[in-house]
Amino acid sequence: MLHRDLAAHLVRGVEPERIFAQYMGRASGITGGRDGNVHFGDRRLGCVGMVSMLPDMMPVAAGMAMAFKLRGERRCALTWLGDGATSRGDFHEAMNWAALQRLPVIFVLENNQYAYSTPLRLQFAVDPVERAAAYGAVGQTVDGNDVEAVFAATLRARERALDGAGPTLIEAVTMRMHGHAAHDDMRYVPAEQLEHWRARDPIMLQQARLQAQGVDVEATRNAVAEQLDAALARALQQPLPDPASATEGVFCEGEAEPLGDGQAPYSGYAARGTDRV
Ligand SMILES: Cc1ncc(C[n+]2csc(CCOP(=O)(O)OP(=O)(O)O)c2C)c(N)n1
Repeated sequence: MLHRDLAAHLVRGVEPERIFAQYMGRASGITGGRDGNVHFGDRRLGCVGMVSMLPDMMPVAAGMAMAFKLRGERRCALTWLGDGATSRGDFHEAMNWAALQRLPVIFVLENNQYAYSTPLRLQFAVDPVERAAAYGAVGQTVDGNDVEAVFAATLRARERALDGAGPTLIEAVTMRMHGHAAHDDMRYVPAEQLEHWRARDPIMLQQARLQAQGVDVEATRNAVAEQLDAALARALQQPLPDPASATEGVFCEGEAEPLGDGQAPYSGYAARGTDRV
């Protein structure tokens, strides 16, 4: 399991307190204070730390899926990529190898209409999901703003992967609602395009769906806010790492640790008294 998306870590069971601690460089953060951002993964939960070069997580996920297959493990690797990343060579190499070997892997292409300031029409002549068939993989487009549709498509792709039917490229169509980063005021995005997508806000849509089923969304929202406030307060009390430990856990020391799946007890860093990956 490999993540570009922070929410995916939460779904895998990384406690919010550890993520806050990560951002504040605390010893109890997932990298033990070695990174103050999103380049982390808790091996015990089956998460691999993100490689920043796009879309290098695709070959990494394909490699993991290859290992699962060779070892006869009933597991499936999953990673995310952006529309811009599909123009890189690694995309094609990973798609080809995964399809050829019928690897248990899911590639989720978040098509959010822009790669930095470059719109789709300047990126490719063919929608990348259509390329999946050319490699011998399944390509499926899904409404990326419909949480349950994305979940259902992923579940189906996982079943296919575990049945030995090979990889799926899921294209989740969505929109990036802010600039690529703080420096980007997004003036290149037409206002009406933003308005169109604003009316399709995925959180708003899911909230309406849950309310129609009788769920008290407001109460859930308040309970989560309380949990987060408490997690933040605890993270703020955590110490910074001991400078003497700065070089520990940066490179692999001794035997490589197996990737946990969050189910079994983990014997790696935790046993050595630290949570570092
Ligand atoms: C190989 C490589 N080149 C350039 C970058 C810098 N970079 C980071 S994000 C980004 C845009 C990616 O766009 P897209 O793949 O559409 O994903 P999005 O950020 O829109 O989700 C670029 C060029 C990088 N990380 N890796």
